[in-house]
Amino acid sequence: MSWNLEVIEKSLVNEFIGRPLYYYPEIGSTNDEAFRLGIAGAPEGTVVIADSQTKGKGRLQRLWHSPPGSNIYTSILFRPNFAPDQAPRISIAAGVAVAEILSQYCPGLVQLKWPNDVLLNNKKLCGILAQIKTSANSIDFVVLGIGINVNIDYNQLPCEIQSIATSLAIETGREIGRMELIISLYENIAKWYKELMQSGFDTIKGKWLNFAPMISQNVQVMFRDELVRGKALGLDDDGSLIISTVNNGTVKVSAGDATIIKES
Ligand code: BT5
Repeated sequence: MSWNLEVIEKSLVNEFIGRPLYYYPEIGSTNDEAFRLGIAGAPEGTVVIADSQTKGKGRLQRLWHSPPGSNIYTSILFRPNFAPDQAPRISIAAGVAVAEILSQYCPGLVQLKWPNDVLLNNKKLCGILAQIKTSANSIDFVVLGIGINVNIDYNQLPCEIQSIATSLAIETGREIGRMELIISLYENIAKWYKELMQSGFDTIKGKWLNFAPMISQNVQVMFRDELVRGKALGLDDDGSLIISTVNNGTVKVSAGDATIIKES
């Protein structure tokens, strides 16, 4: 089913996400476009949706496979009034919002992997990429990019990610309405962002931990060429992962790729 902006606009009841909303049949990256709009002064809540991306971005120059006609690629602009080091709270809140909505399609099977992956049956269903623009010691804006594999088939996934990626359609065996999904997603993100702004991080952190099997497990986190191993204890107030290591005591990791170490 193709996108219908008018329906999305009319269906949104929250006060700010999707006002305004920009749609592109094809774009380089919705994050790049939202970033450009942020610099041009676009208001909080501005949304970019694309049917396909030619340069969909992951972290660390990685690519996000973004073919047309099947998935969700969207970016939302936020202008939060907290310090830059608290910005990762927005990705964590978004992870909770996304996991809750995707759980409606596959109850009990959706998990969060620190920092930004949403997994279904241990395969990646969604990636979240937050990018921040700061000046002096304050946040100008945060662009929150979300890519969800909705209806893509196994055969449409590039070979190199077939064993690590999945989609809602692959797991449920049916086609899922992208419009309905994106509308409920924006509403839920608006709800959790409001919670973050008005009541702080505690409830969000608790919800996130409920979706995260990694906590209490032995994990390793790789960031560029640095490796940290230990037991994942929880999330800190800035969204970092707290790890108890053998040699260095308790450490906080703010970026990297985390995996649970399988005991043999
Ligand atoms: C992420 O990066 O998971 C963040 C992805 C964010 C994508 C959205 S789409 C809308 C917005 N606009 C953008 O340009 N980006 C955002 P990372 O953790 O670095 O994971 C990237 C890795 O995931 C790749 O190296 C592949 O291994 C894998 N991958 C690539 N495409 C995928 C896909 N469609 N589904 C599952 N895994 C994928």
